[in-house]
Amino acid sequence: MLFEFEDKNLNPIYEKVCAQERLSLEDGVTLWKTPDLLGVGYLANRVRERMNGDKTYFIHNRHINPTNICIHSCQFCAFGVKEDHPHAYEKSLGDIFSDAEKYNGGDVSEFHIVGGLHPDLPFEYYLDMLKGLKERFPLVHIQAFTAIELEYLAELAKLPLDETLIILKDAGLGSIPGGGAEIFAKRVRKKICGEKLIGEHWLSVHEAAHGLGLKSNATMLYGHLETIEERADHLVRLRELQDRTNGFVTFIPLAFHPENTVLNFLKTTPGQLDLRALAVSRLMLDNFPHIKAFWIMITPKIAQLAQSFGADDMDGTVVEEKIIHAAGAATDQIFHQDQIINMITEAGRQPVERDTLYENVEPRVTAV
Ligand code: V47
Repeated sequence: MLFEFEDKNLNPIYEKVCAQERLSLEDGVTLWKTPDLLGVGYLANRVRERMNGDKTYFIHNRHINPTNICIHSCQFCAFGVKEDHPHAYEKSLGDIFSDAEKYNGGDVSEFHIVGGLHPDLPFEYYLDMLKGLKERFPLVHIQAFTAIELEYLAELAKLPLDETLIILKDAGLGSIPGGGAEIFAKRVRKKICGEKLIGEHWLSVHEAAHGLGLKSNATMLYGHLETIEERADHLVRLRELQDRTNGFVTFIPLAFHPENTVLNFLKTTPGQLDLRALAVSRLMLDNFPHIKAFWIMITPKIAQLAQSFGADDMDGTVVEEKIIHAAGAATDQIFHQDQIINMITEAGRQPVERDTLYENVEPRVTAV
């Protein structure tokens, strides 16, 4: 064995990684618990390089958050507000189309659209949003509406979820973002988002979408009230669904930001935990093609380091982000393509521009 682990409990996991054997829930717990972070990073990097070589993917995307008005009051969320809140907003379709046009100078290939569950906007608003964007930007992939929003849209449409998804797909929905998964364990979910759909429903919305040919992403919110065992369980449940459908494209661990939330007595996650979350995800989610380090949440520097801890994706230009910034994220709103390319190159990786589903990819060899 070339690598000497500080924690000998990692030796059997190393054997499994070399043999490309699946890790167990207990292995997951060991990886979250061990003090040997570099050992975990080493293992994750082996898998990352086996699956994605030295490529780091990025995308030219634009986030759009149509409204922050929300019927729920999740304890971890600083974005959602009630209608009478001084910062409440709701964008008209005209505003959304003109936001979409503010491209930041490049060829955007994806709109990423998520928002609050507005009490009054009708189903047609969302349908016309998709149709209007597709009409104006036919080549741009629309990744929109978390599982929670989709379940709510089905209620608004007074239709079963499957039929709702088909209508949205016909109107231009290209894939589904990974938000809203939080942590599947009922114990925590009851505390942090008791009103919102249960973990099993999040999984079944994604399963239904996969069945209709819609790909999706998955997330896990960490660094709040969850235990290590609950994190390991969350990853195993995602892996089981992926075994059945193969519909997930990317996994994004989301670092909890406490500012302006009910959970503001908690601290922001340390960089070591952010790196570990990415590395353990890479090791446990052996059937997920990609692991994304979302620079907005964990800072560009940690996202850069993460490229040696299991991650192979940096997300993208983003342009305008409201959800995590409402909760205290101090990162910029936008990353220009040349900044992303430089960052990836500095990390010793090959920058590759991708589309949402990693179908059309283009290596960018030189920094601009
Ligand atoms: O659904 C909310 C989470 C999600 C906080 O699919 C918070 O490619 C941390 O899902 N601290 C929205 N997280 C963001 C999201 C996402 C981001 C980037 C890429 C993709 C993708 C998806 O953010 C929410 C919720 O799970 N969130 N509040 C907070 N205070």
